[in-house]
Amino acid sequence: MTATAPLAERVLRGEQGALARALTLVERRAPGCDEVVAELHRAAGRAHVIGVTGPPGSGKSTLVAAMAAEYRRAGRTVGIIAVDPSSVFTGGAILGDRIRMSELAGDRGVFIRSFATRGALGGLARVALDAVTVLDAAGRDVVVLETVGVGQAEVDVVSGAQSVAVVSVPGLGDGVQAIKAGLLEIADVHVVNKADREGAHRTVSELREMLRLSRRRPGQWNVPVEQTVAHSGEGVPISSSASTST
Ligand SMILES: Nc1nc2c(ncn2[C@@H]2O[C@H](COP(=O)(O)OP(=O)(O)OP(=O)(O)O)[C@@H](O)[C@H]2O)c(=O)[nH]1
Ligand SMILES: [Mg+2]
Repeated sequence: MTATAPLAERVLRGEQGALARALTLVERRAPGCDEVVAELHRAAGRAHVIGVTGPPGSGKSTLVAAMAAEYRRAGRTVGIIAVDPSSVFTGGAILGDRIRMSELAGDRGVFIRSFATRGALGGLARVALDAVTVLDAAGRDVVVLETVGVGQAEVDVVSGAQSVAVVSVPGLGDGVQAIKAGLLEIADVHVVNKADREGAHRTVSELREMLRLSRRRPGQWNVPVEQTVAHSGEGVPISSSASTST
């Protein structure tokens, strides 16, 4: 069909250009956005949505890139939404660059979009969740949502995901205090990344202890604590660190 077909229709057919346009529409909350999202919403609901959050610089983007590579190996298509992409402060690299430098370069099975915070986190949750709907409707098997876990708004963004991985690192301040209480509660899996660094075992035991003391949601599974070295992919295979709670 032609490029004049309605945008939602073209997204549903999996056209990459339409997907990019729809995400821009969502980001700018441009006129027509709500209609397109509503139409796509009806077709959405098949993707597995995974939230990845944690302190700045903990290796979330590196981990997400490694997860994407794992899903691609398993033949699944991936959509990635990174909220508040890396800043100069954390030394983190932009997720898109990471993917472009990896084995996923040029792979149309991975679609990435980063959204900047621009100080408007309330609106950002809406943008992020609508973006998940767009990628889901476009037929992505897995949609990963990366946010920096520093405040309630970010927690809200990922808590809409079906599975939430909370990333921490060894030696972050005093024990695992950098993991906010709210993050402890929404985690379906805890990932201690940078496990190549000293103190990983200690962080794992501290997290386990905190989880033991915290009140579990009814029916919630025993939240696992995994160790990963994101840049080498160690510990990342889907059977462990990205297992689902459904
Ligand atoms: N030693 C070690 N370094 C890692 C590991 N994973 C990531 N890094 C490094 O940690 C730095 C931050 O990684 P990012 O993936 O950008 O972290 P991030 O959490 O996405 O950062 P922000 O989005 O800025 O919060 C980079 O220099 C990575 O190369 C790991 O497992 N071990
Ligand atoms: Mg990042």
